[in-house]
Amino acid sequence: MTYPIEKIRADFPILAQKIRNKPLIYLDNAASSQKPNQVIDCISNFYREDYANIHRGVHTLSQRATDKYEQTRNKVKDFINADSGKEIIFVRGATEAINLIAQTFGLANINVGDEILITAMEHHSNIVPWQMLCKQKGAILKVAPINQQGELIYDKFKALISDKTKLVAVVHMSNALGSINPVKKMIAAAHAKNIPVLLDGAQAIPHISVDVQDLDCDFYVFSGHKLYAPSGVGVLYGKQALLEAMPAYQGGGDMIRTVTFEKSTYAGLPHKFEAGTPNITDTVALGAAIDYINNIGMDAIAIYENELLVYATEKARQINGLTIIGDAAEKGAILSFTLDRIHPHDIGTMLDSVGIAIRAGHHCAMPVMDFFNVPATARASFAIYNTTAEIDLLMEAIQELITIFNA
Ligand code: 7TS
Repeated sequence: MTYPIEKIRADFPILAQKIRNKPLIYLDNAASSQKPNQVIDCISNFYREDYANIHRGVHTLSQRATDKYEQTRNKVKDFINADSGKEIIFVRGATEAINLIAQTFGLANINVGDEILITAMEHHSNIVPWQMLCKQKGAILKVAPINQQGELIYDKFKALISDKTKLVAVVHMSNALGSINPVKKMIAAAHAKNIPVLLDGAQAIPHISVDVQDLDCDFYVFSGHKLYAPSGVGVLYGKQALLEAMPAYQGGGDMIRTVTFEKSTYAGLPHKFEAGTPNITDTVALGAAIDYINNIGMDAIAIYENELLVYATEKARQINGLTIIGDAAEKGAILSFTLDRIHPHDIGTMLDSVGIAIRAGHHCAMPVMDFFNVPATARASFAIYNTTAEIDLLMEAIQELITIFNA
């Protein structure tokens, strides 16, 4: 079956507009993706027809809202093939999920001299929460190195797993480089020493079919907003036994069973970790986004986006003065690059002047920039609605930029 690109593009109303008199070319999907009508309509219909607070009302609207919220939990469970809805905790995003694990699992299980193992390609949100925990508990952060292609050096990673390692926390797909880590192998190596593994799936989830039972990861986290859903909702998956053993995170309504002034007892999973009124509408809309993605099919998406990446990479290689940062053999649809003598921020501004949205900066991965000895990169990141024609226009604009700067 041919990939229904025209139909998909028509579902995203924002793409139809002009920016600076040119058709918008949106290539900042790794930061956040755009939303289809199905998600936008879901939000507005939910507010028009179904909205009420959840888990507490006997009235019809509250029950309807609760059902829709819980349906999303079920859709997420199926989407990542979790064993049970109890393993799906709704949070604000990947960042909150990692902080939650650090301040519950981490506080309870990581002590003086213990080690947490990450990689050199982590987003700040999978570095800073561990540094905070290390400071609280006197633990040590270990970092597995990468090579010049931006790939994890697996043997060094494996060698860093020690008797002191209490958690391995690694990115599934790097936001700055696009590298996809050999996570199955990494998980098996950690499990051989009984060490749990957290995968940061913020970038992987829109691009790769994820099966948490097949991967056998202990935690998997992601944000809705990179998956064509709204911002402000994300997912923490954890194996049930681990989540049950973890202390609660925030205290408040919905996460309790009984409360007296002397003592409170907590609700079971998943509510134990969902204190307070959650982001009800956006969670329901995450369900609509998952329906939308499933309708296209993760396999079709992976094939199409890989074609875009291969096409863009070949074109970029033909441009004199362009250096690709991150050339891993296993890579998702992200093209990070620098241009000789042109600062990435200037690249971003100049491309915006012809309607092309990319990101320029350190991408919240400053250690990656340090490793490649660049202050920043320009990053074009592709999604289900991008086309090779857009990539042609990007490459033409880059070529033009080089000509102007070198004139
Ligand atoms: N982990 C990775 C690998 C990410 O790429 C991001 C966001 C996060 C975690 C944090 O996600 P959040 O939704 O909680 O903020 N990455 C980016 C990016 O590359 N550009 O903007 C945000």
